[in-house]
Amino acid sequence: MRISTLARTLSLTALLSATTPFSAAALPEFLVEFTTEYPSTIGTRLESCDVCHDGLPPRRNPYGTDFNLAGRRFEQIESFDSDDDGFDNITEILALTFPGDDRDNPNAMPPTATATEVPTATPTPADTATPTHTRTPAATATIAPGPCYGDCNGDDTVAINELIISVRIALGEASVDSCSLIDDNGDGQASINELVRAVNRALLGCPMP
Ligand SMILES: [Ca+2]
Ligand SMILES: [Ca+2]
Ligand SMILES: [Ca+2]
Ligand SMILES: [Ca+2]
Repeated sequence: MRISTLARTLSLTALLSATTPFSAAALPEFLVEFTTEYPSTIGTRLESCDVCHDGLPPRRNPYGTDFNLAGRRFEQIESFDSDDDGFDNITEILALTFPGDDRDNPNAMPPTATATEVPTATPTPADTATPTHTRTPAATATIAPGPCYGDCNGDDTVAINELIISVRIALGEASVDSCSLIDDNGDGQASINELVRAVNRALLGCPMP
């Protein structure tokens, strides 16, 4: 009986081994093959049984199933999208996402923190030099030719008191004789035009004699 029982146990063990090629004991071998095929996964989250298995081995996820069906050749299924998440297997492997888990894909990965670029300070344009106003040359006052209108004392200048005399002549308060040069047209009166001429002479001066 003992021998018979032992034989049945051995037979059952052999049967189980034959029907479960992905035994837990064999898995590390495939994991080594995986990391050998894809060295960039060494030491990453993909160096894990979860690449091919959904939970504990031997239950395979879609990638593990495809791998098994493809004769356990990783390169044969690189273009597959085993988990149907929109990313083919090789893309996922290189992105370090699980090719057998549709909840894990490059889009679902938290974005790699990128250094926030310090905005380059926009150089403030130097204050534009305010153009210096070109000083407009004062209009050269042209001294009209003619007598020194309003020059009552003959010194070739028209002083304020002489302008006052001219105004008084215009108002009829003084005789034109008190300042003959105010009366240009000789009508015995000081008109507005004649007063303006006298004021211009006071401001601009008289022509050189
Ligand atoms: Ca995929
Ligand atoms: Ca995936
Ligand atoms: Ca004078
Ligand atoms: Ca006059």
